[in-house]
Amino acid sequence: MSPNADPFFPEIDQIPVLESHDTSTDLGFRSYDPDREVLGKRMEDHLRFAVCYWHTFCWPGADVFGDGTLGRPWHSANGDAMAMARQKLDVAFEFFSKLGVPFFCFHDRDIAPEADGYRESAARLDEMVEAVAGKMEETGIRLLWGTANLFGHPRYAAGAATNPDPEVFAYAAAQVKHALEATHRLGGENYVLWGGREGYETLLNTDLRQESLQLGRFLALVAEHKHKIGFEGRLLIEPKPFEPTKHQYDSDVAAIFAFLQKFDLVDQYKINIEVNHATLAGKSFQHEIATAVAHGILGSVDANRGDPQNGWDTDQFPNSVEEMTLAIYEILRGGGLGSGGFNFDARLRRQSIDPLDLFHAHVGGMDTLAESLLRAATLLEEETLQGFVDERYAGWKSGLGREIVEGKQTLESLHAEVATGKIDPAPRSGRQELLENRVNSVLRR
Ligand code: XLS
Ligand code: NI
Ligand code: NI
Repeated sequence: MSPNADPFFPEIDQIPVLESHDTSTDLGFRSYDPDREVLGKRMEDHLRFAVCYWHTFCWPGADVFGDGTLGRPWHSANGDAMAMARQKLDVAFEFFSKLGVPFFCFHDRDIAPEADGYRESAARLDEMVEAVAGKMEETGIRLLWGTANLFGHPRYAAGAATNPDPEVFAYAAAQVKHALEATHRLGGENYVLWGGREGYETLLNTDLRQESLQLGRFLALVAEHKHKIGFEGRLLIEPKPFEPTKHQYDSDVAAIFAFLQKFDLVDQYKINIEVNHATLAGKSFQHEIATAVAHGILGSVDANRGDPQNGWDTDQFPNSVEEMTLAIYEILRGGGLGSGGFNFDARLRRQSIDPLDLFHAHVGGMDTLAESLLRAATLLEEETLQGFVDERYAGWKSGLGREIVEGKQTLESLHAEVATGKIDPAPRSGRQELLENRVNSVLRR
């Protein structure tokens, strides 16, 4: 905090690590213990928690039917915008420290409000980046990723890179150049691109092929600049099928993988998978993780959840150990998140107006993920599933299966073996119910 600033959360000193059955306080970790070893690595280094700046400190609690409910002092409509940005920064770092997370994430506009022209906005960002750097040095908290907000301002209503107007493309390029350099300056470990407006509202006014060429070009330019400035962090694309637009081009992991291949960018980008975006795409989070692992493009996670009855991005804090266990199991099998982490891209509910609700939300999310990590590690260590899967696919490791994948068989040769009666496969049980019971027995322990 600035030397004279009053704490915004005076009731909280530091969220303590408790014994798992300790019920003396709601605000303590019962599963998360940063130093606890899991599969030979500290819990903190597996999970690499980050708090997001936008939902946690910028969102006022407004929705399409009503105004902000949260009443944070820095949301006031008539204050000095930069003074409020500095107050928000103080509160944010007080929160990160008291919660005990190693990382945070931000959009350019989250830390520095947009001004009248580009130059003034850029100057504000530079000023705030220096202030952020000071806070990071003071607290040891690091930047998991930075990004640029290419969706909020009316200029982006018809898209950023995919706008019909090349001048909007140019504006977005300028903003990303600056945000990428700011991320680099702050030692960010990744840079994220979420194409919020990169899609269409109606095909009646859209040249889909042209827009996809623009997006490919934009992503290539960002990769080029990353190398030019020597940014060693990873570039990540965050899929989402729709909302705000009717259709977004980077709709899920498979769509992005196809796109990256088309534009020869597979080596330049990995994926930031958000739980609620996966479910909006009609996929499970576990599926999206497994798909990214299978293609070697898993990067990081935006942790949240949707509401099973609502078809929009409700961005609630994760609270299902079962859902997260299965996804973390896939992450562990894939070798972990590397320089990625779990960023809470999650919002309080509009009625959760007390500042302490921010702690309840994050403590719950962190404990859910920590508990899930422990369960996933058990699934892995006890080979609850892997032995069965290995055996199920054993035929592909030698003999016929191997010959097929190595290209040593043709339709003719296979036909010959089947026709002579040498090949006559017998169906085998997939054992789904047995495996579900095994997973449940680990979840119930
Ligand atoms: C919105 C996205 C956004 C990205 C960053 O739905 O999740 O918050 O994570 O631009
Ligand atoms: Ni997100
Ligand atoms: Ni989202």
